[in-house]
Amino acid sequence: MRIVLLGAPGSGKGTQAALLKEHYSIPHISTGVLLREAVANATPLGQQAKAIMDRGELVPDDVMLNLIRERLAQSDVASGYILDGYPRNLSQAEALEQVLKELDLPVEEAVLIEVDADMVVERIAKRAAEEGRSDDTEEVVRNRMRVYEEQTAPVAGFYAEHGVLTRILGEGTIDEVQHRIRGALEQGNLA
Ligand code: B4P
Repeated sequence: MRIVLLGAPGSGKGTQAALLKEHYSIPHISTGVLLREAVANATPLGQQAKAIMDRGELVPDDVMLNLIRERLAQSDVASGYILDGYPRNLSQAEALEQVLKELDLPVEEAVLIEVDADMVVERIAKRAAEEGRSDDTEEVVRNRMRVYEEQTAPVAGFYAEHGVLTRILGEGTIDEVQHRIRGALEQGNLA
């Protein structure tokens, strides 16, 4: 199974991807996690990315393409993948399509998790209190939402044009959302 998870910050992409990884035993590739690891290890990439992430902006496309290309070159991806946080704009979507074509591992389904903006703010405020992520402050979250609307939301249209977009309601409990996603994947004969 080869899927891309799309959705606003706080829509539950990372949360749902972790559960899908457990259930289907395929790698979960989160560019947010890869970047936060680079920041924690103070690698050159991490040093470049930290200030950008702390403003809620997108890390440059060429940097992200190198990161994702390197990860997709690993052998575990042959069994499938769950991409979470990439692609985040149309240029990333086009670059990804090319990389996956070269690997002969095209996206089979893009799942868009839809939630309303108030719920996103509420969830992220809760995570901010629990985990203290430096990009979860109210002002930065507002910017992340703006960046999402302007740059990432059009990516759903890209996958719709390719005939592989599925929309899922992201409200309700984590288990309820997981159930909807698996139901959609199974209906599409992907699981
Ligand atoms: P990400 O790590 O991708 O951040 P995110 O969009 O907030 O998603 P996340 O997966 O963390 O949260 P989730 O919705 O699961 O990116 C962070 C930053 O990295 C970006 O702003 C950018 O700077 C950079 N970046 C990453 N990828 C990039 C790319 N491709 N190009 C350029 N820059 C890039 O969950 C949120 C919270 O909601 C959690 O606490 C969770 O427990 C809770 N939750 C989830 N589902 C719930 C439910 N059903 N009910 C109640 N709570 C729920």
